[in-house]
Amino acid sequence: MKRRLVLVTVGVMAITALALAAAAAAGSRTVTTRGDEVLRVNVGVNSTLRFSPGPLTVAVGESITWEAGDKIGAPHTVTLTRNPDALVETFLEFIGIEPCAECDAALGAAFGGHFPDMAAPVLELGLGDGFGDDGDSFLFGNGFPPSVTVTLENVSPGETVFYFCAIHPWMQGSIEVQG
Ligand SMILES: [Cu+2]
Repeated sequence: MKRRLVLVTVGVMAITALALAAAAAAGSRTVTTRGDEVLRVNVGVNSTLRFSPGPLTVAVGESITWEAGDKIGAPHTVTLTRNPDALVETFLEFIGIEPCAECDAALGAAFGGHFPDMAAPVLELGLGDGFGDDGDSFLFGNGFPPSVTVTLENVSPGETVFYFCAIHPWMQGSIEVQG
């Protein structure tokens, strides 16, 4: 019985390894949204929404898929910036009380402000003319496609670009492009 369990385990590991090898050979990477948002009355709100993995290394021309997998089933954006200073770092920056010109510029490129009007989001979609310029964004998740696959444009080997969700700007990631 034990031996059978070991064999099954080894088999599963082998299949997993083959699947990973196939994904690598196909030249595609996947980033999944994870986490949840929980409200406890008179206690607080806790969000663990995040991109997984956050930092990513890809080869030139390799495609990246962002897919929704978080527990709350929220809509998200992937909004690109080359400037790490554009990323929100504090709660006051997030709610717009602490000045953050870089945040405003980056978020403004996607929605025109920290608090987007979801009824009429003004997105600078980068999918038609490539995805590689500051402000290029797309929506995915609840109410939108469950996943979006893009290839980075205008990015040189050795360069690192950054992205965040304009709806939940603490969700952040980076993509290092290998030569
Ligand atoms: Cu989000």
